[in-house]
Amino acid sequence: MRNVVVVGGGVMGSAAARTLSRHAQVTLLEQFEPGHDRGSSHGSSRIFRLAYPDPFYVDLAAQALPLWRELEQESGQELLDLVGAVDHGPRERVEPIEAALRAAGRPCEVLHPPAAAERWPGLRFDEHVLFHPEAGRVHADRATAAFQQVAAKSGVDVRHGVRVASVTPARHDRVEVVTDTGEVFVADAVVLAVGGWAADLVARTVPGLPTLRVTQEQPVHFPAADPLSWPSFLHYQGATGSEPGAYGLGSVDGVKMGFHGVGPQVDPDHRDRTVDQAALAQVVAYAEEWVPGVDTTRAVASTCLYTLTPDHDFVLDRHGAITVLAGFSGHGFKFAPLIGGLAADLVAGRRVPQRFALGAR
Ligand code: PYC
Repeated sequence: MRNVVVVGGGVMGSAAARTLSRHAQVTLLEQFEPGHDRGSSHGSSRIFRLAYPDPFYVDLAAQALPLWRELEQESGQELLDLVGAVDHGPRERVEPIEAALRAAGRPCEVLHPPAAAERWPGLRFDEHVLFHPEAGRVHADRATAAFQQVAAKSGVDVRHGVRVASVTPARHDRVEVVTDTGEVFVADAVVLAVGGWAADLVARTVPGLPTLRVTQEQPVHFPAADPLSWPSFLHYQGATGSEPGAYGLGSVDGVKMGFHGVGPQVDPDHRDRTVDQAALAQVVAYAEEWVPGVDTTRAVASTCLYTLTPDHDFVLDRHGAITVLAGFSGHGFKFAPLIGGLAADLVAGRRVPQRFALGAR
């Protein structure tokens, strides 16, 4: 049996380890403790949605949906709540999303803003409103733990507190992984899923990585009545682009909200994780205008990392025996079980979408 080292125990590395364990002897190395909050995978919730203006991502999310259900079965945990999502904003931003959903045969419904506000009294709506039911939230912390739990049950050696210093090709097409304490692993294949640390470790290891911008983002939780009944919501602002401006979703910690990908560029090892009060005030002001159903006097902010590629497409590719999963650009979590499968495909030499290739942009 081949042996594979997966570096990075966030959601993507954990998903990869779980899928790879079906055909390989796997070691998963994570530099921090289980459930740590220094990267991009922590927190109670992430948005699940099929609604993208780009049919390619609608198709990927549709593929991920049954894979979340499979993980729920395997782990015995409820991970995905399809409470629906509302996208709203300028007609020219929302109509392409509706068109992509309809072309894929997925259900959706256009509403007038007053009708939407009546249906979801916690929210106010901009010009054009689209609801789609195959959306909601992923229980994020629970999901990463579930991938690791299933992986460990299938024999993956899950090790926390192990930081990788270098990954280099070794003799006989193998790869040498050296930790910062000098421990050496020699593997048939290595998967690098190191989130914000990709801009350093992956860039030093393989050619063709696009420029990655690592930012510190600041989501905010607000108390609200029955937050788990809230749909996810994406507010598109401005006339062009494919990214939402503001987003929100219900979670066990209240209604989470934020602006997408607006934070300052940081070094993941040397960032100040204290809350930026000016950025918090902007989210509170947004909530006061658009989200009347939350208590804006009791906002709780936290920080996390985004790793942004220039076009917000992911990087999924293999260079020799080293597979790279990177650049999830603040919207990748929902695809995690699919990414785990694509990682296993890459390690086995199978093809994955060319759009995600190293050197492609
Ligand atoms: O995961 O789709 C997403 C998302 C959009 C904005 C923030 N997260």
